[in-house]
Amino acid sequence: MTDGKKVLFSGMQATGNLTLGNYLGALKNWVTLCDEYECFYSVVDMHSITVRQDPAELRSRARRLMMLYIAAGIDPEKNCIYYQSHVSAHAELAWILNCLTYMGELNRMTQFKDKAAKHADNINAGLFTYPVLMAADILLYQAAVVPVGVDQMQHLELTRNIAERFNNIYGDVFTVPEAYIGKVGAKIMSLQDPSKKMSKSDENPNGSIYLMDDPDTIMRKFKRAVTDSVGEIAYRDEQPGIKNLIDIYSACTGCTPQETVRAFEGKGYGEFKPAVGEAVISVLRPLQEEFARLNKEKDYIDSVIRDNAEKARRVSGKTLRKVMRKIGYPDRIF
Ligand code: ATP
Ligand code: LTN
Repeated sequence: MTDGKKVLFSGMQATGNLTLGNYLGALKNWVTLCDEYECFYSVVDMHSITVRQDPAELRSRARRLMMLYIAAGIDPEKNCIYYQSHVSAHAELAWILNCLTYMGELNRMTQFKDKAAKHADNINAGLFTYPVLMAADILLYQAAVVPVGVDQMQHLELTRNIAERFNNIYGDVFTVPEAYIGKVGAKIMSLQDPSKKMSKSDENPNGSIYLMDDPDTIMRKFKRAVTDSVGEIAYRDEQPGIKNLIDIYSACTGCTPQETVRAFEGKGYGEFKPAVGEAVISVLRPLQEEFARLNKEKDYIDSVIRDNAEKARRVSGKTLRKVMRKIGYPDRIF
């Protein structure tokens, strides 16, 4: 705990282009959490190399993600935003935690199974121990809460088990974290297949709205969004395409789904779809403008990266030193 506030930790991988799902489901909600929590948001570039990356591409994506954090409104004075690879404590604690994690536990991780199937030519040990690095991320900062999507719950559960195991053997060192379930549990679905979540690694670009899409592209994607033949704007599971559009419209305008339904009562899809497009364009425009502005502020971004990494090193170093003492590494008498 710093400043009397509980610590919150989350991270995002710099793989693929961020989608409206990432924004409405994660980034947008992260912005306001610093009032209540001491927040750490990492660009988890060490996780990214568990699948093969083009070096120049990875570097530029990681930088763009850092700028997107800021453009989305995460104030780097009030939140610690940093590259995971700039803080060596992550790798050091991950090694220690690897020695406290069982093969059997990692074998049960469904994300590993999915990714191993997807990257059959590169099933590396890092992909297998990915969740241990994630545990190190969280435990280094003594995070009490971790906002993550349902797909990461299994990793969070493992983190809790590792933390409890360590504490049982060596005494209380780690805060055992809880998942943070946001008020709006927005899960944005693909515009082309509303049974699938909108995802940055989707092969069909028409299913996702990317944060940097221009207004024409956004409008075109919404006009082509898969709906149904019912022809009524209603918020029900039997109409997943329309339900998704209602969710998107509501999240962008601040209405409840019921208010959105009422506003479009008696109207057709031909009128609703462009309205959703407009709502999304209005939300993304300021973000894109801010991103473009930041893109020209190289020195400022560099200073944010430097200062925040320093803070992250200081906070995580404290936990790491404690852990090293507990497990019996020799004292550093120099
Ligand atoms: P990938 O396709 O590479 O698996 P992704 O788009 O699913 O990526 P993640 O990097 O797994 O995104 O997640 C980053 C954050 O965005 C997580 O907190 C996750 O819950 C959130 N998120 C991702 N997709 C959606 C979505 N469609 N709706 C709401 N939140 C989402
Ligand atoms: N695995 C997560 C990203 C991630 C993370 C974390 C999230 C890495 N370390 C620590 C929360 C806390 C993902 O793919 N969404």
